[in-house]
Amino acid sequence: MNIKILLGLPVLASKHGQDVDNLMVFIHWLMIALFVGWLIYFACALFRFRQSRNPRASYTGVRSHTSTYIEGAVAVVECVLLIGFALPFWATAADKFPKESEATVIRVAAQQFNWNVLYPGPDGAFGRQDINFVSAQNHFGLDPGDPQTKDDIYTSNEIHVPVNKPIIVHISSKDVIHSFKVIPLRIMQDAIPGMSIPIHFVPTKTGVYQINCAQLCGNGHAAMAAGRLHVDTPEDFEKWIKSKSGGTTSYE
Ligand SMILES: [Cu+2]
Repeated sequence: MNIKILLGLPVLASKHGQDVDNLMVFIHWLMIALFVGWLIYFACALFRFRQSRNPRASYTGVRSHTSTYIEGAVAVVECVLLIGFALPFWATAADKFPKESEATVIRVAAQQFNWNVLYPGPDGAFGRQDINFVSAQNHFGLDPGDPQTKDDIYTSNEIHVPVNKPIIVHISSKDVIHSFKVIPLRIMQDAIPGMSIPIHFVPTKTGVYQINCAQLCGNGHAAMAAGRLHVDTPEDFEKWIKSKSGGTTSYE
């Protein structure tokens, strides 16, 4: 049987997600091998060292080096998984960002208990942010006097991205630690007050995916599952952006 089906992996909708799934499958194969190996060892030990065959205890024990070789082989496989797979995946996630000019760039500010989302609007530039402007309405602290603020697009609990294009999301928080998690995209990043942490991904499958908060952030924590990330066709995305254009962020 296909191990992916056996593991019950959720639908996959991002490019790098294939690497995440592959690593999970490799680790499970190793765990299956270890599980079966230990069971065989246990059965052998019970049989070979049974009392009727060994009425007197042996004080020298086993002299064969087989177990050492097996331990060495397991360590080698673990090193391959760590150095050959996990570290390169992490390096890509943390360092190999697409160019902002070629990506859809979004800012997300989590708060108790919803996701605030900001698009730069038609001018492609975000308005100036200043902590002194942050209020109940102005979640991103956008400077109302900055002309680049005017066309910025604000949404709550709703993110739209075009399929098969790189996306960069800068994640921060207004209050406590939250965590931005979209399982089908295989992305998760803590939202930390005072920090803006970027993540990147390429969605590969259109659809509407649930956003979860993966840090227990307060009474209404579960309500943050109301967040939706829509992966649209390029046409649908353009249509949506146009429907929002004209700016939804005037704070005057
Ligand atoms: Cu939260």
